[in-house]
Amino acid sequence: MKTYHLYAAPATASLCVHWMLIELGEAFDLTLLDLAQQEHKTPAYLRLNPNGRVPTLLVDGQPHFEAAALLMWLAERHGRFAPALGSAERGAYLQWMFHLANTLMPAFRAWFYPQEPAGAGQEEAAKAQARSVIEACWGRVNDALADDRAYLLGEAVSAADFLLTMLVRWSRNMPRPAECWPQLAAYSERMRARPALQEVHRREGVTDWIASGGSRTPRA
Ligand SMILES: N[C@@H](CCC(=O)N[C@@H](CS)C(=O)NCC(=O)O)C(=O)O
Repeated sequence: MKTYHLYAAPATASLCVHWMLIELGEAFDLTLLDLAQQEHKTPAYLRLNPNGRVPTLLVDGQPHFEAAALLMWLAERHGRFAPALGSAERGAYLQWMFHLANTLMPAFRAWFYPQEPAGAGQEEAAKAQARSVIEACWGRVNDALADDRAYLLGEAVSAADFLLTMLVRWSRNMPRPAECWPQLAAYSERMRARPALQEVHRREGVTDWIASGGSRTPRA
């Protein structure tokens, strides 16, 4: 049995964890679930992840969920892709991991599943609210990248970049995709050049955004 077994679905919140496992060069088993077939709601899967969501990562057979937490744990276990404990960059690392996971990801959840926060019939209002949170977040990230740093924390790539880049892709069909913000456009182009990002898209059978060189065109 391999140390890691990832339960994922193509192009979803599991992509950042899948990507990081490839970046780490770790051997892992992968089960790709078909969300349209409700494979994430079966009794067997709910025993692994009672939320009925992806990702779930088994580590030595024990299941764990929450994508950002999984990234941070993998970074800790392998001593890569996170600033050292006690280092000056640690504050920015924790700030961005939590900001992306606590503010941006829930807003995307509301954008993609607007009936959840608002109830049936209020979807448009929920989407408008989600959009304003998402766009405000792109503004903050764009400002953080304004000194032309290569990565979110500076010159070293980190787990925060895997999370951020995945979320940039999620905005590709929104009225103002993240890459309408100039620093985010340059950053995303740099991230798209990473072989492991191209590889994770290949393994998940996803071609849009990665193959088309991103999405910089406003749709509204
Ligand atoms: N906070 C969770 C969010 C996971 C999540 O929302 N996953 C979505 C895919 S992007 C999912 O499983 N959706 C199916 C569903 O909710 O039924 C995490 O970061 O792992």
